[in-house]
Amino acid sequence: VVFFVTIVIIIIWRIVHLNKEDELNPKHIFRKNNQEEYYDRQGIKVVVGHYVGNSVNNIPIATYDMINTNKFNPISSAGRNGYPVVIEPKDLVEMQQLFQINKFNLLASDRIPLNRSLPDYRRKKCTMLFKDYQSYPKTSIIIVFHNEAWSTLLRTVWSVINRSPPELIEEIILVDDASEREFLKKPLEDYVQTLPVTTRIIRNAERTGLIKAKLKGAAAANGEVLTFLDAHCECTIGWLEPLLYVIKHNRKAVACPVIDIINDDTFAYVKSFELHWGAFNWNLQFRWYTLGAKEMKLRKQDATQPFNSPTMAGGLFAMDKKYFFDIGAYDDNMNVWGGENLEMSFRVWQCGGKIQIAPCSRVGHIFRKSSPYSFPGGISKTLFSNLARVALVWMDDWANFYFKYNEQARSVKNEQNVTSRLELKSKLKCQNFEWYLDNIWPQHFFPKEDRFFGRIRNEGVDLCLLKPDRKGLSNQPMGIAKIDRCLGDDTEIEMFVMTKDGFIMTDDSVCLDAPEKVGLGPMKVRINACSGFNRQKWEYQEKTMELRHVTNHKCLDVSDSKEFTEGLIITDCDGRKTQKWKLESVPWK
Ligand code: LR7
Ligand code: MN
Repeated sequence: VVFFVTIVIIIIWRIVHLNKEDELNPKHIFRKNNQEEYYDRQGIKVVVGHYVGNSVNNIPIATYDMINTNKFNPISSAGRNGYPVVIEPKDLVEMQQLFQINKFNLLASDRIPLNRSLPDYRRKKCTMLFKDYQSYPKTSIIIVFHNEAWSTLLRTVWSVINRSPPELIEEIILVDDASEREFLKKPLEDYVQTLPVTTRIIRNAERTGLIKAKLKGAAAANGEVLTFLDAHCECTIGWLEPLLYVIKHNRKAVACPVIDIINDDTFAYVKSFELHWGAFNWNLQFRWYTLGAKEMKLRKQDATQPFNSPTMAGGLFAMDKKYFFDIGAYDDNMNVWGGENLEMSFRVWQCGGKIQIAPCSRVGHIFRKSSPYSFPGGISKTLFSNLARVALVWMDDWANFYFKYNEQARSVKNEQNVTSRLELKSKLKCQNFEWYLDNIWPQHFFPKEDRFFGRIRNEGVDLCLLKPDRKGLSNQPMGIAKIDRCLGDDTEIEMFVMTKDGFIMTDDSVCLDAPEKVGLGPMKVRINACSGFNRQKWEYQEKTMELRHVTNHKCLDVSDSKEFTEGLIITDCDGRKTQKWKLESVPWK
């Protein structure tokens, strides 16, 4: 009997506490707001409270992390400490249906507490810096959204509230870009009233897209600094201080966090690579590439220091409010989505500011494989018009290079009136694009006067060097170096740049690569991420038409053996015809 009664008591006790925890889950969120503490399924008290005192000792939800490390249960501990959510087989159909709404696993997201705990991926030294944060400028947090899910939007908000020093938050501004979902109307209005931080909602009567929505949020902000976040982020402990630190010391610096990955399927919080910076490819798509040599060296000295980045991703950054407007805010003729991040990056660098990544600041973002919303007017009236404007205003000769290989942008280029932006550029006395490439991104792979650009044709077999089509990590095309039938001047897949330093590179920062030292026999040649190392250096001999590897002195050749039929090799130079290459320049301006 005692045994039986104990079991019943345990069951009842569990049910009671289960319900308490549910109060922080989105489905029941309206019943009780402004929770100070709750109990998890193991009956452990979790304090939600607000950030007080120094950033290390008062992590409000630390209780969770400490207790759950040893006995992690993937189902009942949904998402905690950044762990993945496991969906049971019985829920898979529902999961797939819900996935379509936001193009991420909404079922998983809805199961994670709005104040879930996250790992602290900062370097130890970071936790000892920024002690004087109270002297930093205060910021408005601006979050724009269109039809965002409740749980992701509010988890973004709670992560700001729980993991920022309250002294540094002026307000939170939510800009609703004409969402259609009911729960984002009155219910959201009511909910934000109960938050411990002043939170305002600004509504767009009509969908304008994120660029104009951010402008609206910026204009309404009272903070000295503007901090933008996407509506599906999670800030980790200590994220804000390093950003404001950068701005305190340089009002013309735009500060970005390291962006970690919230997995769109499992909602696991995944640490992202740190040795990358933001740049872009020939199609003006934002990309992460390996850091430049100078930045790499600086990081070796002190990995907590902010470092320069040629561009920013766009969604997550802090900027002095006055500087934001002085330097031209955003191009308000850009629509819906895309391009504004490159526009701002070029503008800031070319007109005297800088873009920096503060490695002590880490914020997670849900990366999706596809976009959940419509693009009113289609992709050419939005993304490609925006990119055409970026090119026309900021890229000088390289605008034509962009239009040459991007038909969609080319077709809308003549519709763009960019007069006012060009006036801004001359008013601010901005540098040109060549200055930007030379000084801010010397490792770039764009054509330039000082280097070869065109096709690399093999004389022996009359085939051309080709960019691999397989995509590696960070979306770079990588693989065995191949040759194929040569095509016309307007296909970019066989266009290569050869720099004075001997790097043979193409779009997306990939380089012709061979072993630095070789043994006997032929060796495979690959196209790999550019590293700046000697193994990617080549020399072109005008007379003999050989492409010689700088350190092993062998010649780029076409293999005739079975094993290498597909790819290129390096062999001893002996003047045979397959070792002769023609560098055929192609006009790009
Ligand atoms: O019409 C719209 N109106 C909106 O308010 C379309 C979107 N939005 C909102 C949306 O709800 C979200 O909060 O705008 C925000 C960004 O939209 P996403 O999440 O669809 O964009 P993204 O994360 O794919 O896009 C990146 O590039 C965009 C180009 O315009 C913006 O600059 C985004 O802010 C940017 N996101 C990031 O930089 C996050 C880190 C990604 C990386 C690397
Ligand atoms: Mn986003």
